[in-house]
Amino acid sequence: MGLLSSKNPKTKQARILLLGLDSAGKSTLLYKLKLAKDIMTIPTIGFNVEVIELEKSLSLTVWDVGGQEKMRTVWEYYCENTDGLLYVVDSTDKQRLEDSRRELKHILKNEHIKNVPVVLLANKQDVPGALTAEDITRMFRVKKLCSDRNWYVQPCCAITGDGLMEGLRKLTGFVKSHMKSRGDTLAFFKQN
Ligand SMILES: Nc1nc2c(ncn2[C@@H]2O[C@H](COP(=O)(O)OP(=O)(O)O)[C@@H](O)[C@H]2O)c(=O)[nH]1
Ligand SMILES: [Mg+2]
Repeated sequence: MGLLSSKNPKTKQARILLLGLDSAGKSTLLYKLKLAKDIMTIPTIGFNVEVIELEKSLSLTVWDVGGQEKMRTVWEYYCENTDGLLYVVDSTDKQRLEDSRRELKHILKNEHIKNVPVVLLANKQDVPGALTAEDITRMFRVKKLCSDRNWYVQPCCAITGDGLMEGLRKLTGFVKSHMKSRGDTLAFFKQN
């Protein structure tokens, strides 16, 4: 994993899974983040993985696994060691909203991402008539779905980049406290 390491030895690495149905806007979003001037990204093993440093103390390795039906079956193999989940929803695709919810529900059951924080990105907010973040929160029944973890629903537009930083910052905050509490638990078990 040397390639993925930040230059700063004190920087913690967080592994972020970027999921969502095909066409939700994952690749657009990752590419937009890569081009953003105010954050540093380190090109890595391919287009689908980016290392993003929003702050010195934590770098996010974001894995865009792909959302086509055949890829969804492999989502769970990527869950191990995941510190945060970014789940992209096409807020204009009302027909597949239930599909998207079902896939999220399924992945959240994975043992490896128990308690792992989730930021849902309600993407394509530039399109008139798009569902709002509140609509998606309600329709996904997120409160229930994510009752065992920190969660947030962020409206965004991957094309303009609006809302992306807010979403990432929210996730970074969650991830830090998750890593800390997990670290505390490990320390507890070592001591006892
Ligand atoms: N209007 C609009 N289109 C978007 C947005 N994000 C992505 N798209 C479009 O949605 C399509 C699928 O995007 P892509 O990033 O390939 O989706 P992926 O399959 O999740 O990686 C492309 O045509 C994008 O240009 C957005 O915020 N607004
Ligand atoms: Mg893609």
